[in-house]
Amino acid sequence: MRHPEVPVMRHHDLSAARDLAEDLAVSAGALIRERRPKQVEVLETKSSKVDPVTEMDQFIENYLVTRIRAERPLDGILGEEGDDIPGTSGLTWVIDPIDGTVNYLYGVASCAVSVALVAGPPDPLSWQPLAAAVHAVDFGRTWTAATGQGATADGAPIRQNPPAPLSRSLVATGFGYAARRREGQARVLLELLPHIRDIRRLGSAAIDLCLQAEGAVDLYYERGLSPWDFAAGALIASEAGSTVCGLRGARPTTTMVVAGRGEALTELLRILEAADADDPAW
Ligand code: LIP
Repeated sequence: MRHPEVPVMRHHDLSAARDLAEDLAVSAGALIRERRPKQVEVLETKSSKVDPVTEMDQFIENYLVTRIRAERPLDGILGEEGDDIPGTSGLTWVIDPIDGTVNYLYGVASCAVSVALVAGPPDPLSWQPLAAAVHAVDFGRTWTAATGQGATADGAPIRQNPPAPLSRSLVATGFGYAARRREGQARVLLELLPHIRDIRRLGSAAIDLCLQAEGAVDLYYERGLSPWDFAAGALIASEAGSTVCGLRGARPTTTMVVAGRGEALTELLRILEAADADDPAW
């Protein structure tokens, strides 16, 4: 159902938005590489003592906001580090300056800049993703997508192989910052692990979703993401041909994001639902 105030974007405009998202993500990634200090310090913590913010998170968000406001002054902006700027165009840029901040803090090579453009309110329950770009900072890879125009990896269209059965599927996931949430996620993992090839916990939802899009992992699921963690990666995965959803027929939201294809996805959803992986008690 199209949101009443949502503008309809033409093919050309979607391509231009995708190009801008890519330029923003790649140029921000270059700044992170160029300006990374010898010793990264925690500036403050957010949802828990292990949910850090660094100066680079804030610097990159400021960079992205400044550029978007200059180039797309009528659009809104929602950023992880606190920017929540309404627009008048009906479009909102949803940005994660560093997805995988803990990896950035420790020097683990798996963090990304994630930039998405959505139509309608920037709420995963109702937004309409339009364009996306994810740039992996350390290995310099870039994924993009625009609605109805497919997805690319390093500029080439993503072509997916036939899906593997669940027992031979490599599954990526992540865990929250609160102990009680992690306890519940560990119980779900116990139910799942005997049924799959193996698990990967790479620490960046944006990268996880792009790797699922290109078949570098077969399936991905995660509970409790923030909108900016998955806004871009979910569009890239769906435009590559994956199904991106929640549990019990829901849309992908902060409650649960699942990405995959074929019988393996059906089986994964069955196991997650049976394990109450969306239990509101944790
Ligand atoms: C991260 C996600 C990751 C999740 C982490 C964290 P951040 O985002 O990308 O998938 O498992 O707990 O939420 O906080 O680094 O932007």
